[in-house]
Amino acid sequence: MFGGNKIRSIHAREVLDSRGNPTVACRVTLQSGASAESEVPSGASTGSHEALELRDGGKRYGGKGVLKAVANVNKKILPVLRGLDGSKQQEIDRIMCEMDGTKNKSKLGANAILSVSLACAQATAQHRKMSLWKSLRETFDFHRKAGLPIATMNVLNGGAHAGWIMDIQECMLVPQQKKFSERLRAGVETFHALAKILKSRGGVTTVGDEGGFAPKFGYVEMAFDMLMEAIKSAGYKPGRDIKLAADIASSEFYDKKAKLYRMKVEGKDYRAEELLARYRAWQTMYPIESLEDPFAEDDWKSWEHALPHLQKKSVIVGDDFFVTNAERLAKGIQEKAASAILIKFNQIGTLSQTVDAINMAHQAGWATSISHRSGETADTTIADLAVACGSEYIKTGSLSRSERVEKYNRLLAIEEEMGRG
Ligand code: 2PG
Ligand code: MG
Repeated sequence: MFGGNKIRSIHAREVLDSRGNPTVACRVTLQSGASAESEVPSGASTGSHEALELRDGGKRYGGKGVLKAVANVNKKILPVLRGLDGSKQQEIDRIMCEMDGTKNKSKLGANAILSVSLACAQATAQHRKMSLWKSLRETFDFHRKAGLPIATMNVLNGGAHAGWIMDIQECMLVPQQKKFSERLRAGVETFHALAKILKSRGGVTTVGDEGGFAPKFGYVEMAFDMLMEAIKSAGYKPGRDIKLAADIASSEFYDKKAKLYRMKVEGKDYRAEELLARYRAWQTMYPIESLEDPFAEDDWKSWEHALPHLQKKSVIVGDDFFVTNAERLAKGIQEKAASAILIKFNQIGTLSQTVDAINMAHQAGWATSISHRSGETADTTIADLAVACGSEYIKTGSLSRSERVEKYNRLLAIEEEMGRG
C-alpha cells in the first residue's frame, strides 16, 4: 500500500520490568495497520557515562515511576513523528536526538526515545512481513554476515544483582558447540548439574536478578571451581566444550580517591596491578573466554596497560567503560584499551546509534556482545539484533526466568528459520 509505512500513532505507557520497577512500553502503528510494542530494559550496575533514564522522583514507586518519559513520548515525540516514514530508522532516531538536544538524552529521557526507536523497527518488520533480524538488515548496512551468536550464560550472580554475596557480578558458561541449539543445551544441562551440586552441599538454589544461582562464595575462585565441577558432572569437558567468562563490573567497587579496588566480601583491597595479576592467574587455572570490565570505567591507564597481558587468552570486553558510545569506543580503539564492546541499546538511547557502535567495533576487528540489562522485559529485540549484525556473542543471563529464556527461545526460532534458508 502506498504510504503504508507512515507513522499513524505512537502510544507509550508505564509497565513493569523483571525487578518490579516501572519502565516504558511503546506501541507504534503504521498506516498499513502494522503495529508493534517495545519494552525498554533497565540496568542496576549502570555506568556513569550512560544516557539518562528519566525517572519521576517523588513518592510514587519509590521515585522510579516513568510517567514523565511516557508523557514525553505521547505529547512531544508523537506530534513530531506522526506522518513520517516509520522505516526510515536513522531519520526517526536523528529527529528525536535533535528534539532532545542534550548529550545524554536527559531532556526527553533515553527510555522515552529508545521505546519509540525500538517500536519503529518492530512495526517496520511487521510492515515488511519479515522477521525482525531480516528487516534490520534491510534498514542498516552491517559489516558482517548474519549469524547466530555464542551465548555467555550468567549462571552465578553476584555484585549488585545478588545482594553482594560475591564481589564480582557474573560468572558465565560459554558453550562452544557448533550449533546454537547445541550450545544452549550444553549450558542448560550444566546449569542443572550446578543446581544438584549446590543442593548436595546444602547451598541455596535461589536465583539473582539475571536468573543465575546466588550462593555465598567467600572468594571468586570458589565460583569458578564449582562451574568446572558442574561442567564435568554434566558430561562436558571444560575448555573444549564449555569455557568460562566473568563480568567483574569493577566500577562498582572501585574507590576513585584511593585508586583501590575494594573487594568487600573477600575483605581485601587491590591495586590495579594486583588485580591484573589475579586475572592472569585465573587465565592459567581456568579456560577464560572473556573478562568484562576488569577495571573501572575511567581507569583508562589500567585497561591500556593490562590488554597486552590478557588478550592472548581472553577477549577483554568494555561495558561501563564504553557505554555503547561511539565516541568512547573510538578512543578505546585508538588507545588499544580492550578487544570487545558490550552493546546495550539503552546505554545510548537509539537503535541507530547502537548500530553505529557495533559497526565501528566490527570495522576495527573487535568483537561485540549484544547484551540484556539486569532489569529486563519480554522484549526479545536483542536476539534479532545479535543475529542481524553477526555478533560474536550475546549476553542474556541464565537459563531460568522467562525474561532471560525468551531471548534464547527467540534464537532457537531464528536458527530454525535460517535452516529453512
Ligand atoms: C552488565 C549488566 C547486564 P546491568 O553489567 O553487564 O548483565 O548489568 O544491566 O545491571 O548494568
Ligand atoms: Mg557489565
